[in-house]
Amino acid sequence: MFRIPALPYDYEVPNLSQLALVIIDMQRDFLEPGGFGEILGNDVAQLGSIVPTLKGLLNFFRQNGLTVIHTLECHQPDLSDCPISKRKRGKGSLTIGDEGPMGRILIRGEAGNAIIPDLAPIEGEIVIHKPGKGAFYATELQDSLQKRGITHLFFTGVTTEVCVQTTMREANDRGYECLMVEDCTASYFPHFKQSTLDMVRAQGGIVGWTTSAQEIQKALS
Ligand code: TIU
Repeated sequence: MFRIPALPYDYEVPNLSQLALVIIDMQRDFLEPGGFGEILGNDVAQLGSIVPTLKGLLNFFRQNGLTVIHTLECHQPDLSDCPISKRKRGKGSLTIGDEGPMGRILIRGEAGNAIIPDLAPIEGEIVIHKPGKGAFYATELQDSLQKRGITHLFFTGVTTEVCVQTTMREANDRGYECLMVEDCTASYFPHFKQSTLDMVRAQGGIVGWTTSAQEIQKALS
């Protein structure tokens, strides 16, 4: 049993084989200038700050042979998995499927849809392509976790209040023990990140726990 100091109280991992690190949507579309994030009017510089800490946690998982899952928000080239409502939303200069500076926006396989080089998946890691904000919707994630006997999930990535929080809530409803890694998640809006951390751990951990990457590495070492 591993015990990690966390809020609102210690988080326990019974067995490391039941644990996975989930890295949400660390893709160029959201982190680099010219991508979907910037087109929606956001300051993308906000998100880059977590990369060194997240890379450290990813390396820790790799060195210890633990399960790593990457997700990507993306759609098929024919947009058959993209609701019209999602394409219309935002009223930016470009929308999903349009040609942008890094290829077609949020389309699977385009340059902008790749995970940033610092965090690129390696062989043996799970990569989930998801059409929604939550990683369980219309994906093989639930099957993949059940097959491996994974019950405990650490959530990282971007953006905290959109895809990370949505996925953590989906996981919580499916019975997973969920922990959000405070310094490995970011939002275009720092106050939204803070509110998300506050709300997931309120009411005795209504959605789960939060802690830092350092506390995790100390407790699991
Ligand atoms: N816009 C925004 O905050 N997020 C997204 O569109 N996707 C994710 O959060 N990954």
